[in-house]
Amino acid sequence: MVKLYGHPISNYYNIVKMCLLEKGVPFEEVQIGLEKTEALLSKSPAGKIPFLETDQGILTETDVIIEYMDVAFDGPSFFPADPFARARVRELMKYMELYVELPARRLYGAAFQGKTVSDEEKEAVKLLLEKGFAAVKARAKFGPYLMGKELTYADFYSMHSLALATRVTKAVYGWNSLNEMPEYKTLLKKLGERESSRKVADDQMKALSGGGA
Ligand SMILES: N[C@@H](CCC(=O)N[C@@H](CS)C(=O)NCC(=O)O)C(=O)O
Repeated sequence: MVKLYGHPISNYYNIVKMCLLEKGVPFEEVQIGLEKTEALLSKSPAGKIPFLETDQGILTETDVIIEYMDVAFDGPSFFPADPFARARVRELMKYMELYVELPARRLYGAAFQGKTVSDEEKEAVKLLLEKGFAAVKARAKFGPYLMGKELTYADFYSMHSLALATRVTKAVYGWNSLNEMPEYKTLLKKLGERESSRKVADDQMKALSGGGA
């Protein structure tokens, strides 16, 4: 059985966990922290979580793990069969990763831990986030799912990138970045009702309150 290493408070860990649950892949969770120990670096050279231990070795990077587990295991695929439509899903995941989650990450300390951040940094991140949300909006279809009629990995990805970044914009700027994408608010509610979402959210809540996953 594959082992998913990471921590239930990590958004990237939770993306992979949700995808594994949705596909119905049996997996074991192994909780590890972010301290850059030899043990961590020997498994995840960039020192990041999550990573997936398989019979053939360890895979890192959330999108890579998703691509792998989608084809390596039985169960439904949440990538469209059509190559162009599939690439569009990957494109949106990339937008959410690079242009929304990564800039928002610079403000997690300010948004969630009361850390101070300079006005320059806030302004710089805001410009990036405005562009990032606009790029997502330009591609999203909301039909009702992000990429159309079919539920895709982009939807699972969005819950722990787009939605999380919106918590940041609300906390730091008092800006609800979803106001420009009201359809996503409806979609987010729908996604949050899925069994996989509830399991991930429950485990995250337990971890945040010190109870472990
Ligand atoms: N590009 C990585 C990002 C993963 C990532 O940033 N994980 C965070 C936890 S949510 C982490 O490991 N942070 C530790 C660090 O950056 O040193 C992925 O797609 O999996």
